[in-house]
Amino acid sequence: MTTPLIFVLNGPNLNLLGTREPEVYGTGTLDDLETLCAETAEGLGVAIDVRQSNLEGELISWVHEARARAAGLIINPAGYSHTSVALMDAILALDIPVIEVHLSNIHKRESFRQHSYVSRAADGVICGLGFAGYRLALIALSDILEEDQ
Ligand code: CA2
Repeated sequence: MTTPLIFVLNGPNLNLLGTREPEVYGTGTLDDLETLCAETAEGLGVAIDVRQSNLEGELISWVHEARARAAGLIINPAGYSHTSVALMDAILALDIPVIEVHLSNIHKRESFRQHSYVSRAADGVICGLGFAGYRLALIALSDILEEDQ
């Protein structure tokens, strides 16, 4: 049996984690987040590929790549959540489970953050739990993949 691969994609400005707005996004860096995901994945027996891009087209190309290579997708589309029909369309074309994650509770924030196009394409959405949201998304995907076997 092969180890399932989960893509963990992060959108624009998440490379700045830990440098500004700690009251909203915490003090951990993107490297810290990647370490947490790697430790969680190891415990669950899944493989991960964690990436970050500031470019909409690059994120869409990675979603296309996930179609062929990944068993599941976790995505924090960041600002593109609220603007990108193209990213939503790319995710709608997937036939693997998808979980959208936001560090902050977008429903407690400005009205423009309270709608996510990506949520229309995601199987589940986790927000407001900080880095733990990624850990919980990995656990949920691992459960879903086990159930599908
Ligand atoms: O809460 C989330 O995870 C968001 O996806 C983060 C996005 C924001 O546009 C979404 O509405 C909610 C912003 C990511 C920017 O992250 C920064 C972190 C530190 C310093 C500056 C930006």
